[in-house]
Parts: sequence; C-alpha cells; structure tokens
Amino acid sequence: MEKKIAGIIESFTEAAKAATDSAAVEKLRVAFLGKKGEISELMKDLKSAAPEQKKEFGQKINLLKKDVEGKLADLAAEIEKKELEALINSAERYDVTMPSSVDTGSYHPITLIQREVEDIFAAMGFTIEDYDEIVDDYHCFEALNIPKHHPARDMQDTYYLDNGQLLKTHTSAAQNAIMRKYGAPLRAIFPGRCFRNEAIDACHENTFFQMEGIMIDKDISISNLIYFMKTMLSEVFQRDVQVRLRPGFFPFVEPGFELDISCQVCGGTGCPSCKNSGWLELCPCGMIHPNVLTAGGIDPEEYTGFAFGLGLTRLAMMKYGVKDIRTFNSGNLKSLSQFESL
Ligand code: FA5
Repeated sequence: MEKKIAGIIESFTEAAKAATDSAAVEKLRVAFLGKKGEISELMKDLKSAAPEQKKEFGQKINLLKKDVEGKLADLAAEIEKKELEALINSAERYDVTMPSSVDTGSYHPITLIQREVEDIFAAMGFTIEDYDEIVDDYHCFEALNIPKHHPARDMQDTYYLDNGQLLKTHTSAAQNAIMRKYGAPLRAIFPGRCFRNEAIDACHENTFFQMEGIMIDKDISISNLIYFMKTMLSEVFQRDVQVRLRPGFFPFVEPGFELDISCQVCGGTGCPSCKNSGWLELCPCGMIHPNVLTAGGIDPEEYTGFAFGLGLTRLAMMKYGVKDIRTFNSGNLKSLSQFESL
C-alpha cells in the first residue's frame, strides 16, 4: 500500500508539472480524484488489507487525497491567473462603446395603418381617444340603442366574463363615455381592439381592430360624413379606390350605411379575401341616432352627428395587399416585418 501511495504521489507530481491550462487541470482531477481515479482505486484495495492495517492505511489514503486536492486547487488558481493575464495582454480588444448588431425590429402593420389614419383625422381637428377593452353591457349595447334581447346583439357573438362584463365587440362601445367626457360640439376618433366569437376565415378574425369616429355639431349631415370618408380613403391609398355606399342597419345610427371597398387583393374580380364578392365591408357609418345622443347627454334637438366604425385590420389588408387577415395575429415575423423598420 505504501509503495502504491508513493507511486501515486510521484505520478501526480509529474503530471502536474506538465499541466499548462485549465483543461489539463480538469483531466488531472478526473485521473486522480474521479470515481475511477487512482485514489478511488486505492480505496478499493483497502477492503482487502489486513484488519490491523486498515485504520493506518485509511488515514494515509485520506492524507494523500487531501494533499492531491490542495495541490490541484493551487495549480488551478495559478493557471487561471496566467490565462487571465495572457488574455489581458493579448492583441484581442473589445470596444464596449461600439453599437451592437441587434436587430431593431419593425412596426406591426396595424400600428402603421392606425398611426396613418390618426394623422389624417388629427389634421382635420379630431382628437384621438383611448378606451377600455373590457366594458359593460350598458356601454357596448344599451347606450347604443341596443336593449337586452334586441336581435341586433346576434350580429356580434360576444365573449362575456364571469363578472358580467364583456370584451368590447366594437369601438362604438366608447361613444357614450366620449360624448359624456366632451359634450358637443365634438370630433373624436378612437381606435381599439375588438373581440368576437367569429367563424374565422380570410377576412374574419376573432380579435381585430376598428377605429371609431364621431363628429357632432349643429347641422351635421350625410354630406359631411361622405366628405370625411372620401378624404380618409384617398389619403390612405393615395389613388382612386372604388367604394360603394349601401343601406345598412345599426340601431345606433339612422340612417345607416355600409361602406364597401373594391377588393384591392383581386382588383374586384373575386377571391377568398373578399369572399369572392369583389367587395369588402370596410367602414359602416351613419347619422347618430337621437337616443344615442340623449344617452350621451347631448340634446338631439340642437345637435346632429355622424359616426363610423372603420375596420382597421381590413384596411391594413387592402392597403398592404395582405391576402389573409390571420397573418396579422400570426406572429410570423417574415410576413409582418416587411412594412417599416423601427
Ligand atoms: C360595427 O362594429 C359597428 N359598430 C360599426 C358602426 C359604427 C356602424 C358607427 C355605424 C356607426 P360591423 O360589425 O359591421 O359594425 O363592423 C365594422 C367593421 O369592422 C366591418 O366592416 C369590418 O371592416 C370590421 N370587422 C367586423 N368584424 C370583423 C372581424 N371578425 N374580423 C375583421 N374585421 C371585422
């Protein structure tokens, strides 16, 4: 046993002299202290030693182990110091003030179109308002002349929360609060995310954006409404796009219209993006119903106004030629990052 211990000390000393980097130190540790290392093997020999020698040999092996551990730690520290010094003195230099090559990302197309439409309306004197995504039944329906059990509620399959509130199905849900906040006269737009339990297809999502607009003043008429809609569309597209106005029913406007845009994906010939009709419902609108003005604290005898509910996600489809509305919520950066860099 003593001979073996001496042999191990000798071979460790030799190997330690040859170790010049951290990897070699680690190899040394495994070779002598590892599970199958020389010292562990020596422990196994202890089992076959004579009983009166076991204690003495055990103590010697432990001393050997401690000695090797200590020498290895010193060697590791010494080598680490040398390696660090070598790195400091090497020609390799880092300039911490250099700009990093981090990808800067891009704006989501909905953000881009929202900002564009906001700028157009802001230039025409509209204020831009923000509103909640979780609202109550009164604001989403009742204040808009849609009482409980009114069939118009079926047009918007609603996500209700356990506490009786709901996810806003349309930006019209903010009309009442904004009328009450400012009174008349009033020009405001309010973009927002809407939620409906829809059957999803190329032009329907369950989560999409709208931008509501209201203008209330004395003598506001349908011609004002048409003027603002035309201006907005010609500014967004910067060219003539075909639109059509047809009667539409919404309990909160009277009269009400559907404003459709000729599908910019297929040029009006029909494709899945427009459900093969050549037209896409884009911006329903109308003259605000007197009951809605009254609920908003505005006298309908004195004031009239128009409202519109622009489908912002669909406008982005048409403006950027995105064939499938699902692209916008897909998180597919290849598709979504091509519009404008940050
Ligand atoms: C409304 O939401 C009314 N609040 C709009 C309104 C406002 C009318 C003010 C009159 C006065 P509608 O459900 O049609 O109406 O939605 C308006 C627009 O939002 C649609 O024309 C369409 O462009 C868009 N839209 C509606 N549902 C979806 C959907 N599931 N996915 C994507 N866009 C949608």
